[in-house]
Amino acid sequence: MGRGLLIVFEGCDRSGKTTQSTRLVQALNDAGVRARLVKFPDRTTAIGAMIDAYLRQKTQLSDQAVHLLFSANRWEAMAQMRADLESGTTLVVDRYTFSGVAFSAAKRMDLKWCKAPDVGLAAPDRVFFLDIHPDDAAKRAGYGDEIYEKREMQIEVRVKFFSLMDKSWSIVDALRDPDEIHRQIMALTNRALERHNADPTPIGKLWTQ
Ligand code: NYM
Ligand code: MG
Repeated sequence: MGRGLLIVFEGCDRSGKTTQSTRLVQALNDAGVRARLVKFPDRTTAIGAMIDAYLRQKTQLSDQAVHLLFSANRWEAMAQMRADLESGTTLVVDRYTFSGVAFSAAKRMDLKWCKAPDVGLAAPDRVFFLDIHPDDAAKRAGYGDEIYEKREMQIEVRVKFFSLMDKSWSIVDALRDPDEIHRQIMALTNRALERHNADPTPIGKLWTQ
């Protein structure tokens, strides 16, 4: 049994990441592929509770402090994630390092500084970017009261995401029918699994972007 794949979903708020990542895990499990959903921020930990209070505008934190908390929230999950990958479980991750960088860089923070605390986390095998223009996303039911759910911010975040893309990314048009999106993501995932099974690469590759 080889290692599992690290599959990441990224995108602006309301792009359908949670829906599609949940469906992917379900479909993989149904097909006999061991898979688990991971979500960042993980609001259930002590660090996650601080992030949650900040996002819901219950507390204030400096841009730097909250950025480091988001990164710490990934680091505290890393040992379990690596163990899962090594034991053959594919991880489907709803937001990862790229959200960390894109949202903070959209606040005009230095890009290199934003990337630094995440260096050394496990690198993803595939990234699915659910692309939707923030104006279309806003039509899907108004943004909530969370701190980054504003048009100007989302537009800037989308630009930052595009600047972070490399060949491991697939841009998925998130404005389409959810079933159609799911089928496309399944096809891309199956291709990644087949390629990996034919030529397994070891885990241990680190995020260095
Ligand atoms: N967010 C998420 C960040 O600013 N940095 C990060 O590292 C991560 C993982 O948190 N607007 C932002 C993006 C979202 C917000 O995420 C909450 P979600 O997926 O809505 O719970
Ligand atoms: Mg949200």
